[in-house]
Amino acid sequence: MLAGIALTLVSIWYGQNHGLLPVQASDDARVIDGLFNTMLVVGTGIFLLVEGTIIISAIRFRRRKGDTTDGPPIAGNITLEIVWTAIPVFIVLFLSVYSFDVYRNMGGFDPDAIEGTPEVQVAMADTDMATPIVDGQQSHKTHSMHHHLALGVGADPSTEGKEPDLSVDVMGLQYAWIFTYPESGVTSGELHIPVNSDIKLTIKAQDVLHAFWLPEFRLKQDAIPGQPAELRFQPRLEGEYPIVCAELCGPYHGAMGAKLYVESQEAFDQWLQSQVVAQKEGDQTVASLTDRTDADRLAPVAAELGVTAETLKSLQPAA
Ligand SMILES: [Cu+2]
Repeated sequence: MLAGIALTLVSIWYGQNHGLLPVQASDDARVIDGLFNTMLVVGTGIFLLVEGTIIISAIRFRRRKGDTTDGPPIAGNITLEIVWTAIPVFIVLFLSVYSFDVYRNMGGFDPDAIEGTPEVQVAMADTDMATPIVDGQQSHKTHSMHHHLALGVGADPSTEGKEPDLSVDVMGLQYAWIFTYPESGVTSGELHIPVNSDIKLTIKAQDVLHAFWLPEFRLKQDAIPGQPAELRFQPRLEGEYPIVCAELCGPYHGAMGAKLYVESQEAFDQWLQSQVVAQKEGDQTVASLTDRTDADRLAPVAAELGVTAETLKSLQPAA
């Protein structure tokens, strides 16, 4: 009884104090971490219970000196089996309901997409059975499929039906992220957004699969050629954050990073204005990102290793 209480307290404490995750820079980060911490509490409890039982059994029931007898013939225990099946079933059901709720709160479920799903199944079933389909019906189904199935994290219940404060187009390419602000026509290699605003990113890929990952925001979305995806979120903490490509996309995948700046509305407006001016004067920021040579990409790594970029390039297998 006492051991059970101690085990529960230790698990709950560790679930809140593991220090494994970076800062929470968005509302989504808070709800995701709630789920992660809950799973860690459950996992820690099971780990301590199982490992503790093994260690106690190994010491308490070890073979004593001179004991050559057989162990007791134990043949199953129905009660035990029911209990250790029922408990995991309960845990898994609880976690699945909890995680669906988190996903819904983040805006992971597009109500239109759910509505559209049965139609997709109907269309697929029809194709399977090779039944002739009336032209009008077929085109309607194809259209609704195309229209409803959205990828990524969209509006959450609090932003449903509202226009975002700021929309930015994100393009992934080998090996850079390019950000375009459609309203002002600004294109940049950095993503700047104002704090406490409702942001919508439209994520695309130009060449191969990439993945747009914001660790501090607990958001990650594949960038898929020909299939735009969406990430909608509210940044809550000003600061400078890494943007990481989380999909192996080629030899310089590791160098494919960018910076996300969450700043005050005033600082953001100022930055955007300076970009508008720079772009008019023919700034080459984006061209310098897309036109980089292999030696350019290797330069930071080469500097770290204390060799020249050319030396490092000569070690690369020929493409
Ligand atoms: Cu990439």
